[in-house]
Amino acid sequence: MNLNRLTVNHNRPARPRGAVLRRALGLLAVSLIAGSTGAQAFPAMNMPVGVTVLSHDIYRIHMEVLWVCVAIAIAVFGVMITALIRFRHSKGAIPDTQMTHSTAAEVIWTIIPVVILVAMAIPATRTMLKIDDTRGAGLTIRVTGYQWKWQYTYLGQAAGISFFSTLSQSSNFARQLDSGIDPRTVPHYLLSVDHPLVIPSGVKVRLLITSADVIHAWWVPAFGVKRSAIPGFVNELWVKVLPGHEGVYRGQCAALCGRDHGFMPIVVDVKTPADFAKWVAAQKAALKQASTAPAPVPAAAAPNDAPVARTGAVPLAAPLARRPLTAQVLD
Ligand SMILES: [Cu+2]
Repeated sequence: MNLNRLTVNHNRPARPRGAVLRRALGLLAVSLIAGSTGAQAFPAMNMPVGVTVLSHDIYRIHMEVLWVCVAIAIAVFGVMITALIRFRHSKGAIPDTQMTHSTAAEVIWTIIPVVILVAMAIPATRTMLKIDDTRGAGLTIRVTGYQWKWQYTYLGQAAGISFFSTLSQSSNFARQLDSGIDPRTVPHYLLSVDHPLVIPSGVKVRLLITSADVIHAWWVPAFGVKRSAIPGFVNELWVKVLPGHEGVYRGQCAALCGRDHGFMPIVVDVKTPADFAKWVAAQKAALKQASTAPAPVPAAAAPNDAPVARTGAVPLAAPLARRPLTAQVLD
């Protein structure tokens, strides 16, 4: 390598002041445009707020920490840029080669970060303790992961209601090789199920999460929670959807659990307490009817699952809603 090519040409003519100013103004204009565009796009780029008590708490901490980071960035880069401009070589700055140690500086740059970290850790710890506090739940549901579906078993007042939640027929047909169905035409492709989990809003719902085969993970982003479903273990989780946020929320298994890992979505139908009570009553009535009559019980409603033409795709197995438990992990 020709080292001479890397040497700095000190004899280069100085750039005229006007050109430097124009360039600086141009850069400022570009950064202002980018800044305003960024401000508009910020809510879309930022972490979603979610719909639960915990997701709101997590979002609040996220924003607090973000603003602390912004303040640190402004302070650090402000000092750096000021030093670079004010004490540059061309202004005749002479490096201080005498100062090799300063106890005062070291104490300051140790104490300030410690104070910042402790200040951020206090609300974070408080929220983490809150996430793990499942006491005082108004409803408890056991969630069991299977290859590749979920089972929801209601305990307490809604005891007796238990069903499997599997990939919707529309997605299942479309996903088959050579199905001839364009997945883009399937509503909520791979994110819809036959029987969604139904919970009430405004009620603390405790979920007991486990698995009957391999490790899965129950994850609904809008709820701000995720828990591993591990065979032989029961992980607890709680969800309290804020009133006014009733609707359908979707998630996925978040642990690579085998061949069809991508085909066991999670759908939660959040109803008002009154509608939830009606749903429970309807389910219990159906159970009672099933216990007295041999005819099969109509399964729970399957919202967002438009019927599709069967085009030679692999048919689904028999309805799973009444399938008996294959593993009694908790009993
Ligand atoms: Cu899974």
